[in-house]
Amino acid sequence: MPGRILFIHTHRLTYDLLEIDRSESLGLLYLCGFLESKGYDSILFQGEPSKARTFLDQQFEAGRVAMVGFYCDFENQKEVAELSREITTQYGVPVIHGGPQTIGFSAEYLRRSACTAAVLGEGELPLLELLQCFQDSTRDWRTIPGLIFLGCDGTLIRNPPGSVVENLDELPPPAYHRWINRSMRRNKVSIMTGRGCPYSCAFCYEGSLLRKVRLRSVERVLQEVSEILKHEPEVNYIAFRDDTFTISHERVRELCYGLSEERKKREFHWYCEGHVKVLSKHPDLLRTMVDAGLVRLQIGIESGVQKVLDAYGKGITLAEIEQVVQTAYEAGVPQVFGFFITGGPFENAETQNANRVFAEKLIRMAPGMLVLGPSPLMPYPGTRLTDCPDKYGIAIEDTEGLTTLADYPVTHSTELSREEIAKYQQELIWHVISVMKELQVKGKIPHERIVNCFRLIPLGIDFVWHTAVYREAPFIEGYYTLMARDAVKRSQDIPSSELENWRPQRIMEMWHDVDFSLGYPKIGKEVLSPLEFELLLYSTGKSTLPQLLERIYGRFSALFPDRKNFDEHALGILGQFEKRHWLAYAPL
Ligand code: B12
Ligand code: SF4
Repeated sequence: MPGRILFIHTHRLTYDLLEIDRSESLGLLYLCGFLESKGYDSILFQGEPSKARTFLDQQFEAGRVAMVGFYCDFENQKEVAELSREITTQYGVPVIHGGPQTIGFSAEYLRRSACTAAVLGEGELPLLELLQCFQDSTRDWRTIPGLIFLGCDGTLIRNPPGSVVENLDELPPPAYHRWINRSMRRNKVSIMTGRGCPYSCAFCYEGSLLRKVRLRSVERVLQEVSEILKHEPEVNYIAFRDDTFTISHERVRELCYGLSEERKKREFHWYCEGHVKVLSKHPDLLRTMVDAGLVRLQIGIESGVQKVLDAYGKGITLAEIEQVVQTAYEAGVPQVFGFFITGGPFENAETQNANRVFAEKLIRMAPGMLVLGPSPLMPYPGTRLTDCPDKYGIAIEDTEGLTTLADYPVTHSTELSREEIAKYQQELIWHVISVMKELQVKGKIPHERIVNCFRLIPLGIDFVWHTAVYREAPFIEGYYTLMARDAVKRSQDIPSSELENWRPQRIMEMWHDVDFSLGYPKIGKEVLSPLEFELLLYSTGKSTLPQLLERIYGRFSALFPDRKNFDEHALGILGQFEKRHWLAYAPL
């Protein structure tokens, strides 16, 4: 092929402005890998539109560009159309669009973007044929299955569906080396272990495709994991991105066995999506997954109303959701993220209230583990909800998503306006967070769970229990950071015969956390007695417990009948300090 293929995944401006590290564009990396195996040179650029434009200009200036390929989703459709028009007009090379949004392209969109054609669905085989046609002028690319484009009369031509790679093991792995602006500091890598989904949820692009599920062999997936770990020393977290990850419980067990073996060579953790149906049928599976390094599970909860779940065709019940949350908790899954859709079918004040009640119930079942992510229903093209909104009691107000960053509804229901849906979503979020905070204040979150949460933060696996609950609570951050580093322990975790060798260590800083403005020491609302203050003052990790007690007894002995009585009293105070996360014990 004369020249290079430039793949562009452009995303919203704020990702770059706020330096939010986006995941890799796996689909395009797969295309790069596939094309490389066929002798084509391609590179991928990911970034906000103006950076993408600068990159494209530089590439065109530098040399021969054979084709530009844009990834298009609901989010970036407008920016892609604009960039595409600019590039086509200025440089006149073939510009091809692909990605999940193409299924909804209209003639108007194709005109506006001035693209040559778009590929529907999986890109490998149609794109290869397209490139071959571009090289061979005797072949007409317009006959290639899987394409849509504008006919001579300006009407939309939609060819029959394109071929897909039947045996995914034959595909080369994503070509990360072709991602031109990949951040070098990445500790996380994504893997797809299959394609397609056997379910057909009314809101989901995957569900609308009804394409055959194809799973890669366990052997090939493990080989990919092994290669990544071998060549990328900084990677310690693998994200299994496919929706079908848990589809076959036998396959997950096999994978877990292999992952455990890999973890013996080098420690890493992983995350995956799970389906409530499968997980509820095989409750022991989650334990196996945790033992093999699972630290985060994402599940589609979607709603707390059975009628709404049924309208989605989700194929799960509220009882199954509860069961999975409970099982995950008992199995020790550190984090579960549950997707929740707001503004779904037939939503009204009553369903919103039911959502809140269900959400609260789930959170209380799994303190420190479950996080709920409510986001507004989005009208992805090709989905049943987008095709027939009336059937679901909704109306789409903004089909292009010009008013949303997935942070504001673009639909209304028969009974709720967009503003009301936004209001209910907000209320749901704040309600859930207030329940989470209450659980923390009441000490309902097991200590080990919090320690585990802080252990995952350095891996880049942060979550709402930390950002909205622990970080907001006094003293928790410092206390659990030290706990997670195994720098300190609670007295109850130290054998009593050994406690004398440990040193009480206050976690707070006196100048920062103790209020001296009234002339006596106060922490929050608590005024410290002279004995309490002295105990805290000397808990600097410089004295062992016996040394500390000895020193303080010297000053307060007159107040106690004997040393034993003093020790009991002082240990009681230190115990209270521990409960408040003011103090822990450091080893000698
Ligand atoms: C992993 C994932 C993510 C990751 C990584 C994103 C990425 N694009 O790789 C993260 C978590 C960051 C993410 C975020 C979002 N995601 Co997402 N995500 C997925 C998921 C689960 C897998 C994507 C994937 O790797 N698929 C496998 C590869 C092989 O397929 P592919 O990406 O579609 O690429 C193939 C074809 O589309 C085609 N193709 C793609 N581009 C091009 C370009 C050319 C030129 C050609 C010829 C072909 C072609 O060929 C590729 C290889 O076969 C999909 C669901 C799914 N199962 O696909 C949702 C999905 C893509 N996400 C979706 C959405 C909406 C989002 C968000 C917008 C959500 C939000 N509200 O914030 C964000 C923003 C994405 C962004 N712009 O950065 C929707 C898209 C629907 C739509 N019409 O837009 C999907 C389909 C989920 C769904 N079930 O509805 N997502
Ligand atoms: S929501 Fe999940 S289970 Fe439902 S169709 Fe989409 S990918 Fe499949």
